[in-house]
Amino acid sequence: MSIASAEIIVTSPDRNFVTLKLTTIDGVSGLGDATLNGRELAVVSYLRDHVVQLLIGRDEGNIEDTWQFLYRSAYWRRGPVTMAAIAAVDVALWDIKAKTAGMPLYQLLGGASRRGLLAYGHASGKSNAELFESIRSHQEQGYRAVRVQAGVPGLKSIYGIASNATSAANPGVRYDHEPAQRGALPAEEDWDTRSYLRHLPTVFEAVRNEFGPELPLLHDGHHRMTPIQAAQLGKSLEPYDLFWLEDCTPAENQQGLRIVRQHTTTPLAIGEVFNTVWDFQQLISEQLIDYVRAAATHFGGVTPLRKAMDFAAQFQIRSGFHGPTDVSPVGFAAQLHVGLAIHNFGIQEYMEHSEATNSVFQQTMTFRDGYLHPGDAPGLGVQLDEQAAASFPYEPAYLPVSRLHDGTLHDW
Ligand code: EZ4
Ligand code: CO
Repeated sequence: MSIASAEIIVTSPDRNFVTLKLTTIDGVSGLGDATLNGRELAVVSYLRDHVVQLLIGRDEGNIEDTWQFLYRSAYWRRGPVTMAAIAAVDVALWDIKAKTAGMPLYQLLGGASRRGLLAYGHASGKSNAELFESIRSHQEQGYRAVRVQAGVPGLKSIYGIASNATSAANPGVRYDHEPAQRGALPAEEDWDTRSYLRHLPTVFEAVRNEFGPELPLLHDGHHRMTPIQAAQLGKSLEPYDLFWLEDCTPAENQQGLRIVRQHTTTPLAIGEVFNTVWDFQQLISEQLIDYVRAAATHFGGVTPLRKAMDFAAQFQIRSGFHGPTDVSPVGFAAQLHVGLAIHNFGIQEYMEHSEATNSVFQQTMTFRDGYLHPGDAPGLGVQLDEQAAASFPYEPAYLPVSRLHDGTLHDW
């Protein structure tokens, strides 16, 4: 057996996706997700110009060896472009292996450890009234956990708030949960950490008063605080019993998390921008976080994600895999299989894909009563309609930037 062909498919049903399709000489094909939001074509080039020719003729069954070959032969290790490209190959090979075995991927990873994966959705609102409406509508859709993002008085437009900015390229189109907007330039948003730190606890107090103590609530700080500011926020949110506080500070400086940890018992989740287990080494071994936010797509695939979670399990750290719409249905399915199989699953972020996206990627995945399940079809359970994909050509889109009142560039 060997890999006979490799195709890279770029499609933009309402956002850009990059998919790798590998086919064996026996005609079995597998899909891998290589989508890197706002930098998609860099991964296309990495795959097309430097990787696919290395794959032809390789034994598709030797997934670990192919992973090590791509990682080590590049010499230049890690980085989001490299690791998204390797992830696409890895996930496509797992899809092929599971299809060949006639089993859903989670069976090859050890079988199901639970009936379904607890999911959380994104509730948001500029005002508390809007936010309550959004939380209620998520509960009606079955969600049993919600992420809460709120407007801040004095700030026009911030990440994660549905009713905020409309894009210049698509006037009238709600920003919703997708931060990358089509157009030639990134959108500019504004930010003020002191206002945010004052306001957010009042929002969580109001939400707890309205919805009671049971509902698991999450919040994303999106890298915007210094360690001591993150410590202040974690402390001030303690009365509202968060499931987690996400990306409270950029974790390039991992020692910064020691400061946060010293001051607050609010659980912490980090890692959506990480691309290897090395990025988690200190955070996991020093028990500075509670949830691993990696996504299969940006982390080199199923193979290293499983290894990172086995390492995390020694420290009772659980999964909280990144599930934004920029992880394609292929990447999402891959991590659902991992989440179903591992013992230390925590929660799965779920931002539903659009109808157009679902018409390109047909999925066996289900969301019922607040729980996700990848389905029982052999492989990942995702099929790509290549004709539909071709009808949505690539469109440039950028993630936003954020500035403070004096114009200083800040994390968004
Ligand atoms: O901003 O995936 O928790 N989720 C997030 C995401 C990220 C986007 C960036 O492409 O922070 O919405
Ligand atoms: Co996030």
